[in-house]
Amino acid sequence: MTAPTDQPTEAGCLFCRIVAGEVPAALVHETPHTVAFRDIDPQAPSHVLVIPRRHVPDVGALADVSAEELAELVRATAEVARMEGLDGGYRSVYNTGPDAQQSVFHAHVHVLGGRAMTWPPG
Ligand code: DGP
Repeated sequence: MTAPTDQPTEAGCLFCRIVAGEVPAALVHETPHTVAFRDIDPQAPSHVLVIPRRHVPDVGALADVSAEELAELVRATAEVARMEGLDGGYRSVYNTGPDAQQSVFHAHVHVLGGRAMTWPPG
């Protein structure tokens, strides 16, 4: 898997390295601007991360640079949920910043499903 040459990357970014194929991941879905792969530490029977190929630190930054790519990310999220058979529903989570326990500063959507969720989240 190779990122289009016009996609900004950041040296040392784990998710940029997954997009570039330098770090292995269990790929689930790809579009011109997004890649989806299974989370290494799943928190539900189905737990997929959907990320933009472009390096931005969070989804707010993605919206600032490209609403089109943000929309593609959301569409890819819905497509992943469909492919995973999450007909009963799923949760999309954008952890943003340290208080939300964001640990990888390359924008990503957690798509979680396959079990009943609780609210409020912890
Ligand atoms: P967050 O805490 O929202 O920044 O989520 C980052 C997620 O990334 C976390 O659920 C674990 C996952 N993760 C971290 N390193 C790797 C990796 O090398 N491969 C995969 N597939 N997932 C990873």
